[in-house]
Amino acid sequence: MSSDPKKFKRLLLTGAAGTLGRQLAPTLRGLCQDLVLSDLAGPLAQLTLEDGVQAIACDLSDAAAVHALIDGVEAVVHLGGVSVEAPFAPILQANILGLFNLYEAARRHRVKRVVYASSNHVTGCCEQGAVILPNDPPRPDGNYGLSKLFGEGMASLYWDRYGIETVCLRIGTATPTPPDRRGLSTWISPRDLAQLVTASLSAPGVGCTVTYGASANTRGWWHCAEAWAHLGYKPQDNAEAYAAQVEHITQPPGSAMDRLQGGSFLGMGPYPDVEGRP
Ligand code: 15L
Repeated sequence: MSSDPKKFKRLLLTGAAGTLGRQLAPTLRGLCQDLVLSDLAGPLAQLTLEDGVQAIACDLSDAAAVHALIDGVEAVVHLGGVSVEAPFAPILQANILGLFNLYEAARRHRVKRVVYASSNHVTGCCEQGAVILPNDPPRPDGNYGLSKLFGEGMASLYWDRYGIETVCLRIGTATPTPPDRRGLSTWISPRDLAQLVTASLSAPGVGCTVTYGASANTRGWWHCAEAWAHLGYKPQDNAEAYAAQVEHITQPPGSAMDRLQGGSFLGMGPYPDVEGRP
């Protein structure tokens, strides 16, 4: 990998048609000669492509398709898969089988680095206000958080065994502005996310790094000074600027959604089984 962040030959962005994919594509375009955007065929067809950008439809649960997708790629920004709490069946296909396919393809095609969109929901069952370090024990808050924990395990395994570097970003609330009181602790601004993903692609010697993706929020719960310094990430924004606008937007007082870091995800599930039993 070149030390000049503009000199990646070919980068792959999965989940390119999602909100964060669309937000990050222009940043990634500036870092490489060729950018491959991938998503399921339907959403991918909605994207407008600039010069030097190619769209390749891929269902991550299709191993052969993932192998073809990764051929020639130097690094991957992996946003693909289910990005919210959901029943286990779709998460199993996209986030677990899909991630296995991605890392196996990365190993065979000698991809050097993955930037993996993990999630704060890996520790969503921690109490709000508790200070969390990235190497504290995981406390996933549902099927989605659990799948992201599996992804972090894949990243660790493929670094230790096969030398593929990964930065696992436990992304917080990546919205234009913080949506509610919880967001005052969990928000990452669009420009901070762009800087963090760029740093995660470009910093030397990341091995398998796990960190959170947040802005410099006064009320932040996640302490990542060491990893952020290593990556060279210096957040520019602070959710506190929006406190007066959103502080009153809360979950029912005393509910798990109000008490625990995962917020509204604690109000979802368990899900009925295939026969509709609760
Ligand atoms: C996530 O991981 C989700 O992808 C996103 O939809 C938000 O729920 C976010 O976390 C959050 O915790 O605010």
